[in-house]
Amino acid sequence: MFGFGKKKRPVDLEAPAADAAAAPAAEHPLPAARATEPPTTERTRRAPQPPAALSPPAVPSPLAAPQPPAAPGAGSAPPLDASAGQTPGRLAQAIAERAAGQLAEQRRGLLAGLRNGLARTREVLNADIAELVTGRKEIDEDLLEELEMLLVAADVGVPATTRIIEDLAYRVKLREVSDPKGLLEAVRAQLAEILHRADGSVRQPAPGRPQALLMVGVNGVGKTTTIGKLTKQLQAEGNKVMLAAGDTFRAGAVEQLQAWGERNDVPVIAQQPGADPASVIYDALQAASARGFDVLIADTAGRLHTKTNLMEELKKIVRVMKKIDPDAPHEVMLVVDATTGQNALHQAVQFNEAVPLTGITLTKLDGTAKGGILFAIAERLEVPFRFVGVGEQIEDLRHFEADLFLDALMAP
Ligand SMILES: Nc1nc2c(ncn2[C@@H]2O[C@H](COP(=O)(O)OP(=O)(O)OP(=O)(O)O)[C@@H](O)[C@H]2O)c(=O)[nH]1
Ligand SMILES: [Mg+2]
Repeated sequence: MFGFGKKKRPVDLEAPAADAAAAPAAEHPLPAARATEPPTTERTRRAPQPPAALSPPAVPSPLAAPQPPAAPGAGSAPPLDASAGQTPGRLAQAIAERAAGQLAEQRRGLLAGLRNGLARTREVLNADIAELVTGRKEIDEDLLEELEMLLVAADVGVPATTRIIEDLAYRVKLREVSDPKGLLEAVRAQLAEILHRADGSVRQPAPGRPQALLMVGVNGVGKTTTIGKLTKQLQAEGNKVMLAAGDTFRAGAVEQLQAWGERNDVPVIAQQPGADPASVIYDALQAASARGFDVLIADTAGRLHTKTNLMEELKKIVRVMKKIDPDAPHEVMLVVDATTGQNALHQAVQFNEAVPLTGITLTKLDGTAKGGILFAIAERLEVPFRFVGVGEQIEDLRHFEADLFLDALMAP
């Protein structure tokens, strides 16, 4: 399930090209995290198709429930029917190799897309750091100082930067890091460590319950757009999605969400403008539960993190949701706009105090050199990033995966 959503598309080895074209797998970068449902009994009875007919294995969203480790080869090949005259071992291997090749290709595609989205942040974090070390033979204090300034300029934040530089200085002293190239690798390892500390999967609902996601954030960060993009991804994974128009405040907000609902062909539960958002979301959660939906995504009005009464309203929404399902909301997702730099960190801290966050989406990475803010937030809050927004189009939402993100940001 999408960390939201329940139904993973099984690895469909019989689906031909049409399915491959529609497959959401291109949005799902993580072969390592791939988890697949066991093949159905029906599927085990059918003879497998030749590898050429394979669609890419579906990779669940990063919010998916952790799956038990699959047996070697499981998930990449169906059980084989020896009676069909195949040589099970060789065919299974061919299928697995092809699937692996497709995943590698998807990863390359995702990497290229993310690199584009991160182009401006790369200019600071990657190009400038690379330039800094070019031609240097040794690491001296000046080099470390300049590196420190670059990290701060990329909005990695003072606490994370100070820690990184202190650690590097110590390791240089111990001669664990002795040349500029090693320094670059060490910086990357430090950044990876920050991101991995903030790992964590999304809470799953009890059986038969919808998974409820509450989107929160200040005005204009991209909450509603992210809901539209996410709905598409969840549907592609086989989830029945419902939306709740919890922004009853801003003129046109309900219509904006309804437009996304129509575009994705999913129901939107709404009341009249000015209605109590807690009441709208309560009704929606009740409807989603009664009608067997897998995921409910609730929009909320943008609010300043400094306005106590508006933060109280969010707490009320959470309380009311718990009346229907004590586990809801399963995810409180903060949406922050990368272009706002350090302000995004303040927002994250204050929202987290009001309604403990379980996930973060960082939007508008495509238009900023301040993508380093992601590290500042991860360092401070240790709340996992779920997605990054790299454009205004429906497909411009990427699952956040730390190593892919670092590759997009730092690999030459
Ligand atoms: N470039 C870019 N623009 C984005 C991204 N995500 C959202 N936007 C744009 O940001 C603007 C605001 O998006 P909304 O989804 O309305 O933001 P919101 O947080 O719901 O805003 P309020 O409801 O007013 O609080 C729109 O023009 C979106 O197209 C992104 O990842 N990249
Ligand atoms: Mg909105």
